[in-house]
Amino acid sequence: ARRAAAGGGGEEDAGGQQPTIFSKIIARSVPATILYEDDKCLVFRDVAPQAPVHFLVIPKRPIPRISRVGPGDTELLGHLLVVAARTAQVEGLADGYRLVINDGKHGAQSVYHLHLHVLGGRQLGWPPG
Ligand code: D5M
Repeated sequence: ARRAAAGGGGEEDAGGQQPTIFSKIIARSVPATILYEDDKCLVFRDVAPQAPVHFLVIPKRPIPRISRVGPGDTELLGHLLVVAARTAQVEGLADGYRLVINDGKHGAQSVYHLHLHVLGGRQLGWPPG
């Protein structure tokens, strides 16, 4: 696959669809602590947790980043949010939690397979850095 010519590493090219570590987690060729799976999405614990509970919700279809979604993704994106909320409940985050989607360079995105962070289990600050 083509690579973008410049950038901070791990960036996607204009066409997206670079296989990432998350594709390998979906394929089970890289291990992860999986919390939930269905035909459209996978939920697993973040390997570098930033809160006592920190998991990721990803679509199985490798959309590279939130800024690349289109009208055809509406139902899938809604599903990811519902799964995030249900999994947060199962994880015991009754006092609340935060959903984060990092996009691109300024958003500090490092893995170019769309993912929703769910963070909780402690008091979070605002604004984020
Ligand atoms: O966040 C990408 C997130 O992905 C970051 O919080 C680490 C996490 N990550 C990276 N590799 C793995 C594996 N192998 N398992 C679980 N979690 C992982 P971003 O929003 O792109 O900055």
